[in-house]
Amino acid sequence: MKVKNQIILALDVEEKEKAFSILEETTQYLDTIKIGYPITLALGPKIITDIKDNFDVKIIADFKVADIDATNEKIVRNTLNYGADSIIVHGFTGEDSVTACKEAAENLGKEIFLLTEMSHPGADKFLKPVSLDIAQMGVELGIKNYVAPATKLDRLKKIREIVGKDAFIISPGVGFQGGEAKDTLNYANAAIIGRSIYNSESPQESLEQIIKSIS
Ligand code: NUP
Repeated sequence: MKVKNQIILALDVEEKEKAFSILEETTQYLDTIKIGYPITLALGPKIITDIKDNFDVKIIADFKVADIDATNEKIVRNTLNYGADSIIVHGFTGEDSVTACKEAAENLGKEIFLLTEMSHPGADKFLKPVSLDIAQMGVELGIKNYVAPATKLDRLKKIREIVGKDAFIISPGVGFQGGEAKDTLNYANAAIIGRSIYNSESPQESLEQIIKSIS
């Protein structure tokens, strides 16, 4: 996988007009965006198809899939059939749930990202004690793509050590949550950035500044 300028825009806006105007301003610098529940629930899942029809971007669907295997298979297949290129799934549900996601994606020639540790402070209580085991499980299942936090560089570093140099790590938490793009990219392949770009008065200028700060 490759991400242009090592930045993934988290497009957590709820209006189509705003989403499209941000994409118009930023897609000269970006080829990968992440959409999640906010835009999908506000506008319906056809927004995925709509974005793909109008912009030359890869879409990562951040649905943090976390159900039993049979249900996970349905969630992943339907999401990817709307046109998403990959989907983020939780690892704490265990091997059978994650394998169902991986196989559903592979059947469509697409990929999953395994979420290991999360970026927010609350994740320290329940997820941190198991997140390295989740990363290890991902390696054993042959998963190539991971999500790990930009706000906890010591953890991001450990997760990189576990998944190896050839794995692809994308990392949320840069900007609003306190992480720094440049530091994050010492361990991650791409930084996921939302509010610092889409809430800015000029999403394009904010993105340009971030790109300058990492080059
Ligand atoms: O651990 C995670 N932290 C996180 O912020 C896993 C995520 N998927 N995210 C998502 O990344 C979050 O839901 C949002 O879409 C994005 C970060 O956005 P922002 O903090 O840059 O606005």
